[in-house]
Amino acid sequence: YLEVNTKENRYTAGFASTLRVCGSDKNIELRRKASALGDKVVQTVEINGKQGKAYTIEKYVAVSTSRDTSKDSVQKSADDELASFINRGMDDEFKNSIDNLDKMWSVSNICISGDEKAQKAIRFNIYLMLSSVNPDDEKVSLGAKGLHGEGYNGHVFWDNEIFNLPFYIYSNPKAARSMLLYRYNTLDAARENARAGGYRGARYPWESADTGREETPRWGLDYKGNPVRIWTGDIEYHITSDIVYAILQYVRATGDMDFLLNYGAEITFETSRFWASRVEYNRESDRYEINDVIGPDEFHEHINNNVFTNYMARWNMQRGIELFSMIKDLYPEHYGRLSKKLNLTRDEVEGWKGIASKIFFPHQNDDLVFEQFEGYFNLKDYVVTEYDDVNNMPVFPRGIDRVKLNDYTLIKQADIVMLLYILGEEFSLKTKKNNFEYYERRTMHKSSLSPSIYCILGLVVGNYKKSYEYLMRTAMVDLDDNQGNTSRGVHMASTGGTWQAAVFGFGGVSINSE
Ligand code: IFM
Repeated sequence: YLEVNTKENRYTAGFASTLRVCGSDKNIELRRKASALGDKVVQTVEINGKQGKAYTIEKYVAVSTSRDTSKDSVQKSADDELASFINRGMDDEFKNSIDNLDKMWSVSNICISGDEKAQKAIRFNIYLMLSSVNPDDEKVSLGAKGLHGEGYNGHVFWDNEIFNLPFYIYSNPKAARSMLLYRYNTLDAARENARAGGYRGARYPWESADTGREETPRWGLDYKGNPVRIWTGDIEYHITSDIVYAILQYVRATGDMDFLLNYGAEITFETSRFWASRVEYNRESDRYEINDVIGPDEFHEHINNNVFTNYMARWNMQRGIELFSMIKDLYPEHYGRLSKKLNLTRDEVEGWKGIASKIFFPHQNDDLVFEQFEGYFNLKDYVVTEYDDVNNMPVFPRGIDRVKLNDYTLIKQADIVMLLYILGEEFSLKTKKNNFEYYERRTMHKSSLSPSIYCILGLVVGNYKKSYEYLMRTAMVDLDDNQGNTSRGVHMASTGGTWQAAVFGFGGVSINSE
């Protein structure tokens, strides 16, 4: 039995484990001993084996934590579970596991004919998603590295809502609901986070764990190993509206009004309130701006009026306004409860309307290409011309200084293209086509969140060849290790992106607003 405590929250986790040597020979086991070797606890069993004969050794492990039971009972609960596990036997457990997986596969399998590699890869990605969430736990969510590595310390990002949630919405809505309830259960921390920045309402943290507080480390290392300040926790605001987007996607697909009225609406109102306090009024131009941010493209920091951030902030407030009047008209009890709880008045919501109508967006050029943020078109322009031989991923053009990425037009990942995908109904085909062509040549895909989005938008604009390449880049991200860091954990967002590329992209499924 091994027991550990986590450093910060003092959770206790107990692991009860044993080995069993199977077979009818009673004297097969000679001796066994347990020892602690450094930070490893090891059980050794010595057996009296005969040459040429095969033996089966089973290892049973039961885990219990102080999240499930009181601290004092963790050991007993792990021991009891282990005893019942041994009693039922491995075959029984194995059968249960197969039955459960069969059930999950029966609603989530995707068959691709004529492309064995894509078929295997899509199943690998689905398997990671099937095995990484707990639909019965509303206090946790899916970390960026799933359960497969210690990268990002298990933290939850926007990856979860924008990339993975669609898979759960359509294959396991209970899991999707629990993941969104995790955001509801951390709403107080998001309120606190907004207050700490001098704002109102609720601002979700860029990196979140069990408490819902901002967990982004302030310092990291750049690609040369030099210390570098990490700004995402301070100024990558868009996650707040991404969560509202995910809530409304979930409700649209499931019709779960109970969730909307009891949880989703409160989040939508509090986040609308946040944006109304976060925008800055520019009197001279009579417009609202959102300055000093990082958009989805994290190569550019401290930028003003990122189209994605501003658009999603406006979208968040517009949904808040709509929801307020819908609940007022149709659900008077909820209206009374929510307006009292949040002290939310019609006047405040009218204020959101005024702001939403004057949110500023940098200009679109004559070809309808959006300037990703103010001043982007004046940066030193580079385009990608080379791809590496091993993974077919973009190579930085010659002359680029990687510590000065703020100075160039090269971007890390889908940003405008992301917006054109998630709010596709709001943009013309010509806008999508021209922006895809412009930004595709300037995107380094240094985040695994990027290829799937280019795959889907590529299909929309008719670039099928590129889309297939992007599909394989996202589907193979961990199988080929094409980001070079799978040892830190798998790329969960890319698993969800792969699913979306298959279903909403190549599968052609779309849901309109009717
Ligand atoms: O959320 C992402 C971000 O968009 C790019 N860097 C990695 C994060 C976690 O996957």
